[in-house]
Amino acid sequence: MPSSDSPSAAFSFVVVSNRLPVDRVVGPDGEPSFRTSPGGLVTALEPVMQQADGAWIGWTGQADDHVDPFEHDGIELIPVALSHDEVERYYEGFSNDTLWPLYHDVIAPPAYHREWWESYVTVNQRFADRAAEVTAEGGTVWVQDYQLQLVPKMLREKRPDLVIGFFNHIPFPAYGIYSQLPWRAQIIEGLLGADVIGFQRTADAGNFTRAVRRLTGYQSKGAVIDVPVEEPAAGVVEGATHRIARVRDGKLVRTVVAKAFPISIDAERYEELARRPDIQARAREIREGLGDPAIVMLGVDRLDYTKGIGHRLKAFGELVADGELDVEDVTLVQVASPSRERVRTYQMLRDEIELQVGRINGDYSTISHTAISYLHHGYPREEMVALYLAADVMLVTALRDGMNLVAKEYVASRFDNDGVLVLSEFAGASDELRTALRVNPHDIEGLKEAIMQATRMPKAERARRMRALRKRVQEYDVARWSSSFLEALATPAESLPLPKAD
Ligand code: GDG
Repeated sequence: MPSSDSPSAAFSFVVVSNRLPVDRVVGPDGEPSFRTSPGGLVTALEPVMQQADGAWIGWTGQADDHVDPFEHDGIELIPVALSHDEVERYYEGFSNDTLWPLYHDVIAPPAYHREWWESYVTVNQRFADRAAEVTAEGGTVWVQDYQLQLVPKMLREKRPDLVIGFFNHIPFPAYGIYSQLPWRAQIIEGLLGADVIGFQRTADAGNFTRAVRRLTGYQSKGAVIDVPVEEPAAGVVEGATHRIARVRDGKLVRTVVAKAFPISIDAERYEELARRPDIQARAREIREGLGDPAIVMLGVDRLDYTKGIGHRLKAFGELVADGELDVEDVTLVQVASPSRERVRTYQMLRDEIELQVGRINGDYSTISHTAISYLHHGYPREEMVALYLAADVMLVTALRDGMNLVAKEYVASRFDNDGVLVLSEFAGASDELRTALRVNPHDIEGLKEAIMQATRMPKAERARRMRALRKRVQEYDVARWSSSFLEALATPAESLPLPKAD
Protein backbone atom coordinates (compact mmCIF):
# COMPACT_ATOMS: atom_id res chain seq x y z
CA MET A 1 0.00 0.00 0.00
CA PRO A 2 1.48 3.42 -0.88
CA SER A 3 2.42 5.71 1.98
CA SER A 4 0.00 8.61 1.80
CA ASP A 5 2.39 11.25 3.16
CA SER A 6 4.72 10.90 0.18
CA PRO A 7 4.06 13.02 -2.92
CA SER A 8 3.68 9.86 -5.01
CA ALA A 9 0.83 8.59 -2.81
CA ALA A 10 -1.95 7.21 -4.95
CA PHE A 11 -5.02 5.44 -3.65
CA SER A 12 -7.53 4.26 -6.18
CA PHE A 13 -10.48 4.36 -3.74
CA VAL A 14 -10.79 7.17 -1.21
CA VAL A 15 -13.57 7.87 1.29
CA VAL A 16 -13.85 11.43 2.58
CA SER A 17 -15.92 12.15 5.67
CA ASN A 18 -15.90 14.76 8.39
CA ARG A 19 -14.76 12.27 11.02
CA LEU A 20 -12.27 9.48 10.69
CA PRO A 21 -13.76 6.20 11.90
CA VAL A 22 -11.64 6.36 15.08
CA ASP A 23 -11.56 8.15 18.43
CA ARG A 24 -8.41 9.24 20.17
CA VAL A 25 -8.10 7.56 23.57
CA VAL A 26 -5.45 7.76 26.27
CA GLY A 27 -4.49 4.37 27.71
CA PRO A 28 -3.74 3.62 31.39
CA ASP A 29 -0.05 4.20 30.62
CA GLY A 30 -0.86 7.74 29.46
CA GLU A 31 -0.09 6.81 25.82
CA PRO A 32 -2.56 8.16 23.25
CA SER A 33 -3.94 5.72 20.71
CA PHE A 34 -6.94 5.30 18.41
CA ARG A 35 -10.01 3.13 18.87
CA THR A 36 -12.74 2.45 16.31
CA SER A 37 -15.60 4.82 17.15
CA PRO A 38 -19.34 4.09 17.19
CA GLY A 39 -21.82 6.01 15.01
CA GLY A 40 -24.03 5.64 11.98
CA LEU A 41 -21.46 6.33 9.29
CA VAL A 42 -18.70 4.21 10.82
CA THR A 43 -21.10 1.35 11.38
CA ALA A 44 -22.02 1.54 7.72
CA LEU A 45 -18.61 1.98 6.08
CA GLU A 46 -16.27 -0.04 8.28
CA PRO A 47 -16.95 -3.38 6.55
CA VAL A 48 -16.69 -1.79 3.10
CA MET A 49 -13.35 -0.14 3.83
CA GLN A 50 -11.84 -3.24 5.37
CA GLN A 51 -12.51 -5.08 2.13
CA ALA A 52 -11.30 -2.35 -0.22
CA ASP A 53 -7.68 -1.30 -0.70
CA GLY A 54 -8.27 2.35 -0.07
CA ALA A 55 -7.83 5.33 2.20
CA TRP A 56 -10.12 7.36 4.44
CA ILE A 57 -9.69 11.12 4.83
CA GLY A 58 -11.20 12.81 7.89
CA TRP A 59 -10.81 14.72 11.13
CA THR A 60 -9.69 13.00 14.34
CA GLY A 61 -12.34 14.76 16.41
CA GLN A 62 -9.95 17.02 18.33
CA ALA A 63 -9.06 20.61 17.55
CA ASP A 64 -5.51 21.39 16.41
CA ASP A 65 -4.66 17.71 16.19
CA HIS A 66 -1.86 17.39 13.64
CA VAL A 67 -1.39 13.69 13.01
CA ASP A 68 0.47 11.96 10.16
CA PRO A 69 -1.38 9.38 8.08
CA PHE A 70 -1.48 5.97 9.77
CA GLU A 71 -3.04 2.54 9.40
CA HIS A 72 -5.74 1.31 11.77
CA ASP A 73 -7.61 -2.01 11.57
CA GLY A 74 -6.45 -2.46 7.98
CA ILE A 75 -7.59 0.99 6.79
CA GLU A 76 -5.18 3.78 5.75
CA LEU A 77 -6.32 6.91 7.62
CA ILE A 78 -5.38 10.40 6.44
CA PRO A 79 -6.13 13.04 9.09
CA VAL A 80 -7.21 16.59 8.25
CA ALA A 81 -6.56 19.11 11.05
CA LEU A 82 -9.16 21.66 12.18
CA SER A 83 -8.35 24.67 14.36
CA HIS A 84 -10.41 25.53 17.47
CA ASP A 85 -12.01 28.31 15.51
CA GLU A 86 -12.95 25.96 12.65
CA VAL A 87 -14.42 23.40 15.05
CA GLU A 88 -16.65 26.16 16.39
CA ARG A 89 -17.63 27.67 13.05
CA TYR A 90 -17.50 24.92 10.43
CA TYR A 91 -18.48 21.96 12.66
CA GLU A 92 -20.52 23.04 15.67
CA GLY A 93 -21.77 26.12 13.82
CA PHE A 94 -22.53 25.62 10.14
CA SER A 95 -22.77 21.80 10.15
CA ASN A 96 -24.59 21.20 13.41
CA ASP A 97 -26.47 24.45 14.03
CA THR A 98 -27.30 25.51 10.46
CA LEU A 99 -27.47 22.50 8.12
CA TRP A 100 -28.55 19.83 10.63
CA PRO A 101 -31.74 21.61 11.82
CA LEU A 102 -32.49 22.95 8.31
CA TYR A 103 -32.23 19.52 6.70
CA HIS A 104 -34.35 17.99 9.48
CA ASP A 105 -37.30 20.20 8.58
CA VAL A 106 -36.37 23.02 10.99
CA ILE A 107 -37.37 21.02 14.10
CA ALA A 108 -35.02 23.48 15.82
CA PRO A 109 -34.36 26.92 14.32
CA PRO A 110 -31.25 27.00 12.11
CA ALA A 111 -28.77 29.80 12.76
CA TYR A 112 -27.32 31.61 9.75
CA HIS A 113 -23.96 33.28 10.25
CA ARG A 114 -21.72 34.47 7.45
CA GLU A 115 -18.51 33.69 9.35
CA TRP A 116 -19.71 30.08 9.85
CA TRP A 117 -20.28 29.80 6.10
CA GLU A 118 -16.81 31.19 5.34
CA SER A 119 -15.27 28.59 7.62
CA TYR A 120 -17.36 25.85 5.93
CA VAL A 121 -15.93 26.90 2.55
CA THR A 122 -12.34 26.95 3.90
CA VAL A 123 -12.61 23.53 5.53
CA ASN A 124 -14.35 21.94 2.54
CA GLN A 125 -11.50 23.23 0.35
CA ARG A 126 -8.97 21.61 2.70
CA PHE A 127 -10.69 18.22 2.46
CA ALA A 128 -10.94 18.57 -1.35
CA ASP A 129 -7.25 19.48 -1.62
CA ARG A 130 -6.22 16.46 0.45
CA ALA A 131 -8.37 14.14 -1.68
CA ALA A 132 -6.90 15.68 -4.84
CA GLU A 133 -3.37 15.00 -3.52
CA VAL A 134 -3.76 11.36 -2.55
CA THR A 135 -6.09 9.89 -5.19
CA ALA A 136 -4.61 7.99 -8.10
CA GLU A 137 -5.23 8.97 -11.72
CA GLY A 138 -8.77 7.99 -12.68
CA GLY A 139 -9.49 6.89 -9.10
CA THR A 140 -12.78 6.98 -7.24
CA VAL A 141 -13.57 9.34 -4.35
CA TRP A 142 -16.66 8.83 -2.24
CA VAL A 143 -17.56 11.93 -0.23
CA GLN A 144 -19.85 11.48 2.78
CA ASP A 145 -22.50 13.70 4.22
CA TYR A 146 -23.71 17.21 4.82
CA GLN A 147 -20.52 18.61 6.32
CA LEU A 148 -18.74 18.26 2.95
CA GLN A 149 -21.25 19.26 0.29
CA LEU A 150 -18.84 21.62 -1.49
CA VAL A 151 -16.12 19.00 -1.85
CA PRO A 152 -17.41 17.36 -5.08
CA LYS A 153 -17.21 20.59 -7.09
CA MET A 154 -13.92 21.69 -5.50
CA LEU A 155 -12.41 18.30 -6.21
CA ARG A 156 -13.65 18.17 -9.80
CA GLU A 157 -12.08 21.56 -10.49
CA LYS A 158 -8.67 20.20 -9.43
CA ARG A 159 -9.05 16.63 -10.63
CA PRO A 160 -11.47 16.24 -13.57
CA ASP A 161 -10.10 12.74 -14.12
CA LEU A 162 -11.68 11.38 -10.92
CA VAL A 163 -14.97 9.57 -10.49
CA ILE A 164 -16.75 11.34 -7.62
CA GLY A 165 -19.63 10.05 -5.53
CA PHE A 166 -21.50 11.81 -2.74
CA PHE A 167 -23.83 10.25 -0.19
CA ASN A 168 -26.13 12.32 1.99
CA HIS A 169 -26.85 10.49 5.26
CA ILE A 170 -29.49 12.89 6.45
CA PRO A 171 -32.73 13.97 4.77
CA PHE A 172 -32.78 16.56 1.99
CA PRO A 173 -35.63 18.97 2.74
CA ALA A 174 -38.43 20.23 0.51
CA TYR A 175 -37.57 23.37 -1.46
CA GLY A 176 -39.81 25.59 0.72
CA ILE A 177 -37.49 24.83 3.62
CA TYR A 178 -34.20 24.49 1.76
CA SER A 179 -34.69 27.87 0.13
CA GLN A 180 -34.14 29.58 3.52
CA LEU A 181 -30.43 28.86 3.20
CA PRO A 182 -28.58 32.02 2.14
CA TRP A 183 -25.98 29.84 0.37
CA ARG A 184 -28.50 27.49 -1.27
CA ALA A 185 -27.15 27.91 -4.80
CA GLN A 186 -23.52 27.34 -3.81
CA ILE A 187 -24.41 24.09 -2.01
CA ILE A 188 -26.38 22.78 -4.99
CA GLU A 189 -23.48 23.58 -7.33
CA GLY A 190 -21.08 21.96 -4.86
CA LEU A 191 -23.04 18.71 -4.87
CA LEU A 192 -23.44 18.72 -8.64
CA GLY A 193 -19.67 18.27 -8.89
CA ALA A 194 -20.35 14.59 -8.15
CA ASP A 195 -21.23 11.96 -10.77
CA VAL A 196 -23.68 10.19 -8.46
CA ILE A 197 -25.45 11.84 -5.52
CA GLY A 198 -27.03 9.29 -3.21
CA PHE A 199 -29.88 9.90 -0.79
CA GLN A 200 -31.60 7.73 1.80
CA ARG A 201 -35.13 8.01 0.43
CA THR A 202 -36.65 8.55 -2.99
CA ALA A 203 -38.36 11.63 -1.52
CA ASP A 204 -34.96 13.15 -0.61
CA ALA A 205 -33.66 12.65 -4.15
CA GLY A 206 -36.85 14.25 -5.48
CA ASN A 207 -36.44 17.26 -3.17
CA PHE A 208 -32.87 17.69 -4.36
CA THR A 209 -33.74 17.47 -8.05
CA ARG A 210 -36.53 20.01 -7.59
CA ALA A 211 -34.09 22.35 -5.83
CA VAL A 212 -31.68 21.95 -8.76
CA ARG A 213 -34.40 22.86 -11.24
CA ARG A 214 -35.57 25.86 -9.22
CA LEU A 215 -32.13 27.27 -8.56
CA THR A 216 -30.21 26.46 -11.73
CA GLY A 217 -32.74 25.74 -14.43
CA TYR A 218 -30.71 22.66 -15.44
CA GLN A 219 -32.71 19.99 -17.22
CA SER A 220 -33.42 16.69 -15.53
CA LYS A 221 -35.21 13.53 -16.53
CA GLY A 222 -35.99 11.06 -13.77
CA ALA A 223 -32.83 10.54 -11.77
CA VAL A 224 -30.51 12.13 -14.36
CA ILE A 225 -29.57 15.82 -14.29
CA ASP A 226 -27.76 17.49 -17.20
CA VAL A 227 -25.16 19.93 -15.93
CA PRO A 228 -23.93 22.25 -18.67
CA VAL A 229 -20.19 22.34 -19.19
CA GLU A 230 -18.45 25.31 -20.76
CA GLU A 231 -15.77 23.24 -22.40
CA PRO A 232 -14.17 19.97 -21.41
CA ALA A 233 -11.49 20.56 -18.79
CA ALA A 234 -7.96 19.35 -19.31
CA GLY A 235 -7.70 15.59 -19.11
CA VAL A 236 -11.34 15.09 -19.98
CA VAL A 237 -12.24 13.22 -23.12
CA GLU A 238 -15.70 13.95 -24.42
CA GLY A 239 -17.97 10.94 -24.61
CA ALA A 240 -15.46 8.55 -23.03
CA THR A 241 -17.52 7.68 -19.98
CA HIS A 242 -20.59 8.85 -18.11
CA ARG A 243 -18.62 11.52 -16.25
CA ILE A 244 -17.42 13.16 -19.40
CA ALA A 245 -19.30 15.94 -21.10
CA ARG A 246 -21.51 14.80 -23.94
CA VAL A 247 -23.53 16.60 -26.53
CA ARG A 248 -27.28 17.04 -26.14
CA ASP A 249 -29.20 19.59 -28.23
CA GLY A 250 -25.86 20.90 -29.39
CA LYS A 251 -24.72 21.62 -25.83
CA LEU A 252 -22.04 20.03 -23.73
CA VAL A 253 -23.37 18.50 -20.54
CA ARG A 254 -22.17 16.28 -17.73
CA THR A 255 -24.78 13.82 -16.57
CA VAL A 256 -25.26 13.56 -12.83
CA VAL A 257 -27.39 10.88 -11.22
CA ALA A 258 -29.37 11.73 -8.05
CA LYS A 259 -31.20 8.78 -6.56
CA ALA A 260 -31.99 6.82 -3.40
CA PHE A 261 -29.59 4.23 -2.00
CA PRO A 262 -31.05 3.37 1.43
CA ILE A 263 -28.18 2.68 3.81
CA SER A 264 -28.14 -0.45 5.92
CA ILE A 265 -26.12 -2.44 8.45
CA ASP A 266 -23.91 -5.52 8.58
CA ALA A 267 -26.93 -7.67 9.47
CA GLU A 268 -24.97 -10.90 9.72
CA ARG A 269 -22.63 -9.41 12.30
CA TYR A 270 -25.57 -8.41 14.51
CA GLU A 271 -27.08 -11.87 14.26
CA GLU A 272 -23.74 -13.45 15.11
CA LEU A 273 -23.44 -11.29 18.21
CA ALA A 274 -27.04 -12.01 19.20
CA ARG A 275 -26.43 -15.76 18.96
CA ARG A 276 -23.46 -15.63 21.33
CA PRO A 277 -24.32 -17.37 24.62
CA ASP A 278 -22.56 -14.70 26.71
CA ILE A 279 -24.62 -11.94 25.07
CA GLN A 280 -27.83 -13.90 25.60
CA ALA A 281 -26.86 -14.39 29.24
CA ARG A 282 -26.24 -10.65 29.49
CA ALA A 283 -29.73 -9.99 28.04
CA ARG A 284 -31.27 -12.14 30.79
CA GLU A 285 -29.16 -10.36 33.38
CA ILE A 286 -30.39 -6.98 32.11
CA ARG A 287 -34.01 -8.08 32.57
CA GLU A 288 -33.28 -9.40 36.06
CA GLY A 289 -31.53 -6.15 36.94
CA LEU A 290 -34.68 -4.26 35.93
CA GLY A 291 -36.72 -6.34 38.41
CA ASP A 292 -37.90 -8.90 35.84
CA PRO A 293 -40.74 -6.83 34.36
CA ALA A 294 -43.17 -8.60 32.03
CA ILE A 295 -42.38 -6.11 29.28
CA VAL A 296 -39.17 -4.22 28.58
CA MET A 297 -39.38 -1.30 26.16
CA LEU A 298 -36.26 0.23 24.69
CA GLY A 299 -35.15 3.46 23.06
CA VAL A 300 -31.57 3.91 21.76
CA ASP A 301 -30.59 7.25 20.31
CA ARG A 302 -27.91 9.87 20.24
CA LEU A 303 -29.33 12.58 22.48
CA ASP A 304 -30.62 14.64 19.55
CA TYR A 305 -33.81 16.68 19.10
CA THR A 306 -34.53 14.90 15.80
CA LYS A 307 -34.99 11.55 17.55
CA GLY A 308 -38.35 12.35 19.20
CA ILE A 309 -37.24 11.16 22.65
CA GLY A 310 -39.50 13.72 24.33
CA HIS A 311 -42.57 12.54 22.35
CA ARG A 312 -41.79 8.93 23.32
CA LEU A 313 -41.46 9.83 27.00
CA LYS A 314 -44.68 11.81 26.88
CA ALA A 315 -46.63 8.89 25.40
CA PHE A 316 -45.10 6.43 27.87
CA GLY A 317 -45.66 8.78 30.84
CA GLU A 318 -49.32 9.27 29.90
CA LEU A 319 -49.90 5.53 29.57
CA VAL A 320 -48.49 5.05 33.06
CA ALA A 321 -50.53 7.99 34.41
CA ASP A 322 -53.71 6.62 32.75
CA GLY A 323 -53.12 3.24 34.39
CA GLU A 324 -52.80 1.55 30.97
CA LEU A 325 -49.27 0.53 31.85
CA ASP A 326 -48.19 -0.51 35.33
CA VAL A 327 -44.57 0.14 36.32
CA GLU A 328 -44.58 -3.17 38.21
CA ASP A 329 -44.95 -4.87 34.78
CA VAL A 330 -43.36 -2.50 32.29
CA THR A 331 -40.06 -0.64 32.19
CA LEU A 332 -38.73 1.72 29.54
CA VAL A 333 -34.95 1.67 29.08
CA GLN A 334 -33.77 4.82 27.32
CA VAL A 335 -30.15 4.93 26.17
CA ALA A 336 -29.34 8.51 25.21
CA SER A 337 -25.73 8.55 24.07
CA PRO A 338 -23.99 11.90 24.61
CA SER A 339 -23.85 14.00 21.45
CA ARG A 340 -22.70 17.49 20.35
CA GLU A 341 -22.48 18.57 23.95
CA ARG A 342 -20.95 21.93 23.14
CA VAL A 343 -23.91 23.06 21.01
CA ARG A 344 -26.41 25.08 23.07
CA THR A 345 -29.55 23.45 21.57
CA TYR A 346 -28.23 20.06 22.68
CA GLN A 347 -27.51 21.28 26.20
CA MET A 348 -31.08 22.56 26.43
CA LEU A 349 -32.46 19.29 25.06
CA ARG A 350 -30.57 17.31 27.71
CA ASP A 351 -32.07 19.46 30.44
CA GLU A 352 -35.59 19.02 29.04
CA ILE A 353 -35.30 15.25 28.66
CA GLU A 354 -33.80 14.76 32.10
CA LEU A 355 -36.51 16.91 33.68
CA GLN A 356 -39.16 14.84 31.91
CA VAL A 357 -37.57 11.53 33.01
CA GLY A 358 -37.17 12.82 36.58
CA ARG A 359 -40.84 13.87 36.73
CA ILE A 360 -42.18 10.55 35.44
CA ASN A 361 -39.89 8.55 37.70
CA GLY A 362 -40.64 10.75 40.70
CA ASP A 363 -44.39 10.38 40.17
CA TYR A 364 -44.66 6.71 39.23
CA SER A 365 -41.60 4.65 40.18
CA THR A 366 -41.86 2.38 43.22
CA ILE A 367 -39.09 1.27 45.57
CA SER A 368 -38.68 -1.92 43.57
CA HIS A 369 -39.53 -0.73 40.04
CA THR A 370 -38.28 2.26 38.10
CA ALA A 371 -40.56 3.51 35.35
CA ILE A 372 -37.75 4.75 33.09
CA SER A 373 -34.20 3.54 33.26
CA TYR A 374 -32.38 6.48 31.68
CA LEU A 375 -28.75 6.04 30.64
CA HIS A 376 -26.72 8.97 29.36
CA HIS A 377 -23.79 6.82 28.23
CA GLY A 378 -22.28 5.19 25.20
CA TYR A 379 -22.02 1.37 25.34
CA PRO A 380 -19.99 -1.29 23.53
CA ARG A 381 -21.77 -2.92 20.63
CA GLU A 382 -22.10 -6.21 22.55
CA GLU A 383 -24.10 -4.41 25.24
CA MET A 384 -26.32 -2.79 22.60
CA VAL A 385 -27.14 -6.22 21.17
CA ALA A 386 -27.88 -7.58 24.66
CA LEU A 387 -30.28 -4.65 25.11
CA TYR A 388 -31.94 -5.40 21.76
CA LEU A 389 -32.42 -9.03 22.84
CA ALA A 390 -33.79 -7.95 26.21
CA ALA A 391 -36.36 -5.59 24.67
CA ASP A 392 -39.89 -6.77 23.89
CA VAL A 393 -40.75 -3.47 22.26
CA MET A 394 -38.32 -1.17 20.44
CA LEU A 395 -39.41 2.45 20.17
CA VAL A 396 -38.02 4.48 17.26
CA THR A 397 -40.00 7.72 17.23
CA ALA A 398 -37.78 10.11 15.25
CA LEU A 399 -39.40 13.35 14.11
CA ARG A 400 -37.08 13.29 11.10
CA ASP A 401 -34.25 10.83 10.44
CA GLY A 402 -32.30 10.04 7.28
CA MET A 403 -32.54 6.30 7.85
CA ASN A 404 -32.19 5.19 11.52
CA LEU A 405 -29.85 2.26 11.81
CA VAL A 406 -31.02 1.38 15.32
CA ALA A 407 -34.31 0.10 13.87
CA LYS A 408 -32.40 -2.19 11.51
CA GLU A 409 -30.00 -3.35 14.22
CA TYR A 410 -32.90 -4.37 16.45
CA VAL A 411 -34.43 -6.41 13.64
CA ALA A 412 -31.11 -8.02 12.67
CA SER A 413 -30.50 -9.07 16.30
CA ARG A 414 -33.90 -10.77 16.73
CA PHE A 415 -33.03 -14.19 15.28
CA ASP A 416 -35.74 -15.54 17.62
CA ASN A 417 -38.34 -13.76 15.40
CA ASP A 418 -39.72 -12.04 18.47
CA GLY A 419 -39.99 -8.42 19.56
CA VAL A 420 -42.09 -5.57 18.16
CA LEU A 421 -40.65 -2.56 16.33
CA VAL A 422 -42.60 0.69 16.69
CA LEU A 423 -41.22 2.90 13.93
CA SER A 424 -41.74 6.51 12.99
CA GLU A 425 -42.89 7.12 9.44
CA PHE A 426 -40.47 10.08 9.42
CA ALA A 427 -37.44 7.79 9.61
CA GLY A 428 -36.08 6.65 6.25
CA ALA A 429 -36.23 3.07 7.51
CA SER A 430 -40.04 3.15 7.38
CA ASP A 431 -39.91 3.01 3.55
CA GLU A 432 -38.42 -0.47 3.85
CA LEU A 433 -39.64 -1.84 7.19
CA ARG A 434 -43.27 -2.05 6.20
CA THR A 435 -44.41 -4.59 8.81
CA ALA A 436 -43.23 -2.51 11.76
CA LEU A 437 -45.95 -0.68 13.69
CA ARG A 438 -45.56 2.62 11.90
CA VAL A 439 -46.45 5.77 13.79
CA ASN A 440 -46.63 9.53 13.48
CA PRO A 441 -44.78 10.57 16.67
CA HIS A 442 -46.50 13.98 16.69
CA ASP A 443 -49.79 12.17 17.22
CA ILE A 444 -49.39 11.27 20.89
CA GLU A 445 -52.72 9.39 21.01
CA GLY A 446 -51.72 7.35 17.95
CA LEU A 447 -48.32 6.65 19.48
CA LYS A 448 -49.95 5.49 22.73
CA GLU A 449 -52.24 3.18 20.79
CA ALA A 450 -49.30 1.70 18.89
CA ILE A 451 -47.39 1.11 22.14
CA MET A 452 -50.42 -0.67 23.62
CA GLN A 453 -50.88 -2.69 20.44
CA ALA A 454 -47.23 -3.74 20.73
CA THR A 455 -47.64 -4.85 24.33
CA ARG A 456 -50.74 -6.91 23.48
CA MET A 457 -49.60 -8.36 20.16
CA PRO A 458 -49.99 -12.16 20.00
CA LYS A 459 -46.77 -14.14 19.58
CA ALA A 460 -47.76 -15.43 16.12
CA GLU A 461 -48.29 -11.91 14.81
CA ARG A 462 -45.00 -10.75 16.31
CA ALA A 463 -43.21 -13.59 14.55
CA ARG A 464 -44.93 -12.94 11.23
CA ARG A 465 -44.04 -9.25 11.26
CA MET A 466 -40.49 -9.81 12.49
CA ARG A 467 -39.78 -12.45 9.85
CA ALA A 468 -40.72 -10.02 7.09
CA LEU A 469 -38.58 -7.27 8.65
CA ARG A 470 -35.61 -9.59 8.99
CA LYS A 471 -35.87 -10.72 5.40
CA ARG A 472 -35.62 -7.14 4.22
CA VAL A 473 -32.65 -6.24 6.45
CA GLN A 474 -30.79 -9.43 5.59
CA GLU A 475 -31.26 -8.93 1.85
CA TYR A 476 -30.51 -5.21 1.79
CA ASP A 477 -27.49 -5.08 4.04
CA VAL A 478 -24.64 -2.58 4.07
CA ALA A 479 -22.63 -4.55 1.52
CA ARG A 480 -25.53 -4.27 -0.89
CA TRP A 481 -25.85 -0.53 -0.15
CA SER A 482 -22.23 0.21 -0.95
CA SER A 483 -22.02 -2.11 -3.93
CA SER A 484 -25.16 -0.64 -5.50
CA PHE A 485 -23.81 2.88 -4.98
CA LEU A 486 -20.39 2.03 -6.39
CA GLU A 487 -21.98 0.19 -9.29
CA ALA A 488 -24.05 3.27 -10.17
CA LEU A 489 -20.85 5.30 -9.95
CA ALA A 490 -19.19 3.00 -12.45
CA THR A 491 -22.18 2.87 -14.81
CA PRO A 492 -22.57 5.40 -17.61
CA ALA A 493 -25.73 7.42 -16.93
CA GLU A 494 -26.82 6.74 -20.50
CA SER A 495 -27.26 3.06 -19.70
CA LEU A 496 -29.37 3.68 -16.60
CA PRO A 497 -33.07 3.03 -17.07
CA LEU A 498 -34.84 6.29 -17.91
CA PRO A 499 -36.97 7.94 -16.75
CA LYS A 500 -36.95 6.64 -13.19
CA ALA A 501 -36.82 8.55 -9.91
CA ASP A 502 -35.46 5.79 -7.70
C1 GDG B 1 -26.88 9.41 10.80
C2 GDG B 1 -28.31 9.78 10.36
C3 GDG B 1 -28.55 7.50 9.37
C4 GDG B 1 -25.70 4.81 19.33
N1 GDG B 1 -25.39 4.83 20.64
C5 GDG B 1 -24.42 3.91 20.81
C6 GDG B 1 -24.14 3.32 19.58
N2 GDG B 1 -24.93 3.90 18.69
C7 GDG B 1 -24.94 3.52 17.27
C8 GDG B 1 -26.21 2.80 16.90
C9 GDG B 1 -26.26 3.05 15.40
C10 GDG B 1 -25.63 4.43 15.30
O1 GDG B 1 -24.89 4.67 16.48
C11 GDG B 1 -26.68 5.51 15.18
O2 GDG B 1 -27.17 5.48 13.89
P1 GDG B 1 -28.56 6.11 13.52
O3 GDG B 1 -28.84 5.75 12.11
O4 GDG B 1 -29.60 5.59 14.45
O5 GDG B 1 -28.46 7.68 13.73
P2 GDG B 1 -27.35 8.89 13.51
O6 GDG B 1 -26.23 8.78 14.46
O7 GDG B 1 -28.14 10.14 13.61
O8 GDG B 1 -26.80 8.67 12.02
C12 GDG B 1 -29.18 8.53 10.30
C13 GDG B 1 -27.10 7.28 9.71
O9 GDG B 1 -26.36 8.50 9.78
C14 GDG B 1 -26.42 6.39 8.67
O10 GDG B 1 -26.57 6.91 7.40
O11 GDG B 1 -29.26 6.29 9.52
O12 GDG B 1 -30.48 8.86 9.85
O13 GDG B 1 -28.88 10.76 11.24
O14 GDG B 1 -25.43 2.15 14.72
O15 GDG B 1 -26.12 1.45 17.26
N3 GDG B 1 -23.24 2.33 19.40
C15 GDG B 1 -22.56 1.92 20.48
N4 GDG B 1 -22.76 2.46 21.72
C16 GDG B 1 -23.68 3.44 21.92
O16 GDG B 1 -23.88 3.89 23.04
N5 GDG B 1 -21.66 0.94 20.34
